[in-house]
Amino acid sequence: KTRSSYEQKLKTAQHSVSKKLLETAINKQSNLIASADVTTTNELLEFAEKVGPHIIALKTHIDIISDFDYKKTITPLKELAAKHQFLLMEDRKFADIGNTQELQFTSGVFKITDWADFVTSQVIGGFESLDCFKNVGVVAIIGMSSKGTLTTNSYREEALKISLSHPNVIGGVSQNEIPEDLLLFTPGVNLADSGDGKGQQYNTPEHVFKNLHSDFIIVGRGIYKSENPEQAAVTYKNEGWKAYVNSLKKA
Ligand code: UP6
Repeated sequence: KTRSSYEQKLKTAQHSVSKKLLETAINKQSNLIASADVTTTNELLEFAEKVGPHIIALKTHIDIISDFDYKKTITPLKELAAKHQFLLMEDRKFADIGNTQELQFTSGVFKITDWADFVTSQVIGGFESLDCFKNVGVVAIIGMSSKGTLTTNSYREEALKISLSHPNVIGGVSQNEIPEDLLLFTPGVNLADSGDGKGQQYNTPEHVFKNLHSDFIIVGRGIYKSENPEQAAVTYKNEGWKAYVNSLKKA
C-alpha cells in the first residue's frame, strides 16, 4: 500500500494549520519538528535561532521554562518563527474537562492561545473537551511512545473516532499508522539510541516513514543534546526527507 505525498495531502487539507504545515514541508524539504526541551529562555531562543532554518515547527513545553516572561520569551520566539518560517507547537497535552482546558489554554502566564499555531491534547475528556481550541490546530494524542503506555488498540480506536470527527483536529501523535485524513506526528525518533532508561522508546526516521507512513518526525534529545545542534538538525532533516521520499516509492 502506498502513501499520499505532501502535495496530495495539501489538495484535500481542510484546516489552515494543516495547509501551512504541508506547504512549509514542501518549501523547506523538511519534515522535522525539533523539540526544544530546554529550561531557560536563553537556551530556547538560541536553539530556535540555530535550528530554525531546517525545521517546519518548533515544539515547546513552555511550562518547563524557569524564567518565563511573555515579553522576553514569547515575543522574540515569535519573531524567530517568522524569520525562519517555522510554526510553534505547544506540547501541552491537555487532559481535562473543556472548561478547565479553555482556562489553561487562554489564561495563566503562558496564554498559549496568543502564540501557538497548534497544540497537543489528550482526547480522554471526550469530543466536546476539544471545542475550546478554536483558533489553533489540535494534534490529538492517539498513542504514546513510552513503555507500558495505556494507549492500547481499543483506546486508540476510540481516540481516532473523536479525532476524525472533530473539526479542530489536524492530526495525531502515534506510534501506529493512522487514517490519511489526519497528519501523523511521530516522536520517539533517535538515530543513536534505542531508549533513555526512563521508559522512552526510539525508532529511526526510516522505520516511521516506511512502516507507519508518518508525516512528521519529532526529535528532542537527538538534536538539543547534541554537541552541534545545528548540524544534528540538518542530519535529521536530511534523514527524514530521504525516508519520506523512499516511503513514496514503496509499492
Ligand atoms: N513525546 C514523546 N512521546 C509521546 C508524546 N510526546 O516522546 O508519545 C514528547 C516528549 C518530548 C519529545 O514530551 O518532548 O516528544 C521527545 O523527546 P526525546 O526525543 O528527547 O525523547
